[in-house]
Amino acid sequence: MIKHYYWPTPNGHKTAIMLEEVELEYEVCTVNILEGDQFDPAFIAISPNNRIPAIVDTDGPQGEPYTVFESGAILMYLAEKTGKLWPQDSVERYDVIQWLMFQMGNVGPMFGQNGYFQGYCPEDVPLAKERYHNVCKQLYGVMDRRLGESEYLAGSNYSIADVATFPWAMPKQQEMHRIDITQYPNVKRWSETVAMRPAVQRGIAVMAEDMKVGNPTEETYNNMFGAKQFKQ
Ligand SMILES: N[C@@H](CCC(=O)N[C@@H](CS)C(=O)NCC(=O)O)C(=O)O
Repeated sequence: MIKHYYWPTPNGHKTAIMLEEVELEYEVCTVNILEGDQFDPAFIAISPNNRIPAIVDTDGPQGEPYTVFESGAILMYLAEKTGKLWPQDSVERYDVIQWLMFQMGNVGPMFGQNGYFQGYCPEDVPLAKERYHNVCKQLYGVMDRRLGESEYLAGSNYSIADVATFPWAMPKQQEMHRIDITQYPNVKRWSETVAMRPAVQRGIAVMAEDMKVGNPTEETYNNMFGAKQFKQ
């Protein structure tokens, strides 16, 4: 059984989708990051950087409970545990790992900054808005070129690289990141294909009604982006 420490955000969606894709039995353990649940010492013992998602596999290696934090590591762990979305061939597997790392090191962090300066920053900071929007568009360009030569990010098969990237590049996020998707027809084709997968739809639907960071109160802003973040 997998305990899934979760809140419905793009990083949370990655592992929610993955759990549906690999069909492992799981339980959702809600971590309300707007209300500051991520600072609970019991959660930090599982996720040292106070961020969702995290998992505890009650039936981990050697039958012992095992905790995993960082969404990319969780996707790799679940892929390896089940053998799904995880090629056996080492070249194909490293193609997956490269595009997974591209998401973890670039798409996630940069889109996150773009989202912050476009939507949540209490001040208008034009230079930051322009910079992160440009970085975001550049990364869309990289994905578009790649998806012009292969059906999915890591090659001809759907993989954890797509699971990691889709929640940051799905239509709702394209809008939030001020992306004109007609400029990136291959990303458009890919995102529409991935969105049709039943497991993706089930994953995105988990706690969908709670996905509302918009117009944060002083307290929720403080928990997500403000003083509370830097207290430890
Ligand atoms: N690199 C981490 C990033 C996770 C992350 O930023 N999670 C956000 C939600 S999308 C979070 O938990 N924020 C709460 C906080 O910053 O206190 C991963 O991919 O798992």
